[in-house]
Amino acid sequence: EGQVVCVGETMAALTPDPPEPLERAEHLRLAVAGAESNVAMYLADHGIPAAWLSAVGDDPLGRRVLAAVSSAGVDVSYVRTDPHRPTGLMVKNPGPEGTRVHYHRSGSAASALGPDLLNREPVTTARLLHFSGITPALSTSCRALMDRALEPPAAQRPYAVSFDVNHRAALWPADVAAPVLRRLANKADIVFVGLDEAQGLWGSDLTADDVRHLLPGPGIVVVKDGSRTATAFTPEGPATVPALRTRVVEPVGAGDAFAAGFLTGVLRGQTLTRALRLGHITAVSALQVTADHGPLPPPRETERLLSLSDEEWQ
Ligand code: KDG
Repeated sequence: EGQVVCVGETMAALTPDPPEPLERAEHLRLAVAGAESNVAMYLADHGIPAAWLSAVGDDPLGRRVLAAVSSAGVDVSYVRTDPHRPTGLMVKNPGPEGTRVHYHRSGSAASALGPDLLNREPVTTARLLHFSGITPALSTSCRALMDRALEPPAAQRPYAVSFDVNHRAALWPADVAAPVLRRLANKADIVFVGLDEAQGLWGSDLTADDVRHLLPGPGIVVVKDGSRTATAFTPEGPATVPALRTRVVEPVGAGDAFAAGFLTGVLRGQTLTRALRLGHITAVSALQVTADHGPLPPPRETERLLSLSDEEWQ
C-alpha cells in the first residue's frame, strides 16, 4: 500500500499572544500552518502512512516547518528546499471584528511548485493524493499543477484524488475562485466543502443536496454544516452524522482534521457513517487547542465513540 500524499504550501505563522491587534502587540507566538500538512499529520496520528509534498526556503523558518511536520510522523523526505525563494509566512491580526489573516507568500518556495511534481515519487506510488483549493490560488504554476493532476478522467488516473475546497478569501475573491474551485472539485474522487463556504462561492441559498447537484462528478462529496452535521453523498445515497458537541478553543485546523479522519475511515473500508464519525472525532482534536494540530483522544475513547448507537451519538 502506498502513502497518502498531501500536496500544498505550509507557512510559518505568527500570532499575537495574548490576542490583540498587531499595531500594538508585543509578543508573537510562532507556529506552523498549512492545510495539507495538517491533513498529513492527522492521517499519521491515525496510523495511515502519509507524506507531505511541498517546498520550503533554505531558511530557518523552512527548517522549523519541516521539523514540525516531520515530528508528527509525516514523511517529509520529498519536500524541496528552494535556494532562491523564502518560506511563506502568515500573520494573524486579531481585532474587534475577528481575526484577519495577512499572507506574505507570493514568490514563496511553495508558490513555485508545478506539474513536474506529478511525474515522480511519491506521487507515482501514492495511494491517494490530497489537495486543497488553496493551491490553485497561489501562482500560475500551482494552478497548472492542480489542472494537470485532475486532467485525466478519474478512471485513468494512477491515483485517487481528494480535494478540500478551502476557499481563502484573502487569496482570491469568491467571484474569481468560484468557477475554478467548482471545476477542480468536480474532477476529484472525494470532495470536502463547508455548506457556508459553498453558499459563499456558488449561491447563498444552496442546500447540501444542491451542492451535490453542482458537483455530480466525485464518488464522494462531503458537505459539512459547521457544528451541526456532515453529510457524505455517494452514488449509493447520502449518510448524515451530527457533529460532536465540544468546547471550542480555536476552530482553525478542524476542517483539515475532519478530512483526515474521514479519509482514514474510507481507506480502511469502513462504512460512511463510521468514516463521518471519525471525521468529527478528529475535528474535536483541533477545536480544543489553539494550534491547528492537537492530540487525538486515546484509542479506547475513539473506539467507544465509534461504537455508540445513532441515538447515543446524538
Ligand atoms: O487550514 C488551516 C490553516 O492552517 C490554513 O488556513 C493555513 O494553509 C493555510 C492557508 O493558506 O490559509
